[in-house]
Amino acid sequence: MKRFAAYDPPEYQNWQADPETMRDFRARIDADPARREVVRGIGQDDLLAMYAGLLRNRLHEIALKRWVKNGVISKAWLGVGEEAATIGPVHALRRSGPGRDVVAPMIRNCGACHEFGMPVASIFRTYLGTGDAPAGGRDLHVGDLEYGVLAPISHVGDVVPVIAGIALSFQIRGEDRVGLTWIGDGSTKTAAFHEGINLAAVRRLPALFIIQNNQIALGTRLKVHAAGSFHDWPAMYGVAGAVFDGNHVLDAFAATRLAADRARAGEGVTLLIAETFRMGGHATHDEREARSLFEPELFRSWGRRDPVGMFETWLLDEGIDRARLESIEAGVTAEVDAAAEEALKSREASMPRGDTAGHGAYAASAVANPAWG
Ligand SMILES: Cc1ncc(C[n+]2csc(CCOP(=O)(O)OP(=O)(O)O)c2C)c(N)n1
Ligand SMILES: [Mg+2]
Repeated sequence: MKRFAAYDPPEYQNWQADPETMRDFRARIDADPARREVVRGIGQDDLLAMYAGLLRNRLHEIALKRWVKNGVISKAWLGVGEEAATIGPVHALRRSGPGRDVVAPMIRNCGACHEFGMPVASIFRTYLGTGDAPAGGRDLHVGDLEYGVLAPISHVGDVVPVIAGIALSFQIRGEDRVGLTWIGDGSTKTAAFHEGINLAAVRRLPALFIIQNNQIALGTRLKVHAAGSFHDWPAMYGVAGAVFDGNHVLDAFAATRLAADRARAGEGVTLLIAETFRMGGHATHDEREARSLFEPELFRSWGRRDPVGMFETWLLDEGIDRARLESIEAGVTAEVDAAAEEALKSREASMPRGDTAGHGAYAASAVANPAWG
């Protein structure tokens, strides 16, 4: 894929596949027989859709970075380097139709929005606060329940009991659906996470939780906020567990598909642990500081593991035509560019009126002005 000197992390700018890293990538597929079967069963169209999804994730975030640089928005929360931990799992779910699953992405998982069918323009409109954004310009967290995507709740961890509740409703109605959310390594320290996963565990709800261990929470490194290993947590909660490589879209897909199959079969929760690394800042404002928190060698070693570059190399090794991948990339690039243009037009034409600020808000607005209802 095309690299961007102004926006990519330094390790990605002249990215070349590293033979040893690619050997590990292949070995990972073969390491677990059940996952290998799942990966072998993915058709070519689905593989290429996942490639497009990774690109859409990377490129819509680069577009947001460009807006930050040009002063269109003040900051953006990105998932660079962690895209496979989003795109693999969502492609393993049912993403359309009335029986679609429900996902609750956190800030690093915005790729779930477009892969569940939300137009990329909706993501941009949300950032611009336009009246035609899904939240009507009232919240910059991206999601749209019309598409089965619950927007992030600002209080990290709180979405875990919400997904447990959604899964409970699927169970009560006898629906064959699952709910999935991601929890950052830092956010696992909240009471809400504990309460939510415990309820889901004990009721054997069709809920999947992915601890996205990117080794850091804001500016606090994992070793400062966590003792022990997340790998022990599934047993602690009495649920099934699996660890996957968060930079390996196929491993992420396979682990999630197996977990979703178990949930649909009534076997309850799986707690998945994605091992990955945050290549950027918490958001665009602290990228330089974020680089100072770890040794440069750590960035170099994770930099060799670019989830998009590794998957692209694997597809080429599997015999997919380079021209085919380039045409997918051209298509996604055009889609993202057009979406950005469209959203900028909304900023001209569809900003929310000030007197609607209280609409959709609860008690506080009704008390402040009963006329708002
Ligand atoms: C309950 C709560 N505490 C603190 C914050 C402020 N905050 C926002 S993101 C974040 C760090 C989250 O780290 P992690 O869960 O590892 O997710 P990551 O950002 O690494 O994806 C913090 C402390 C918050 N939003 N909610
Ligand atoms: Mg984290």
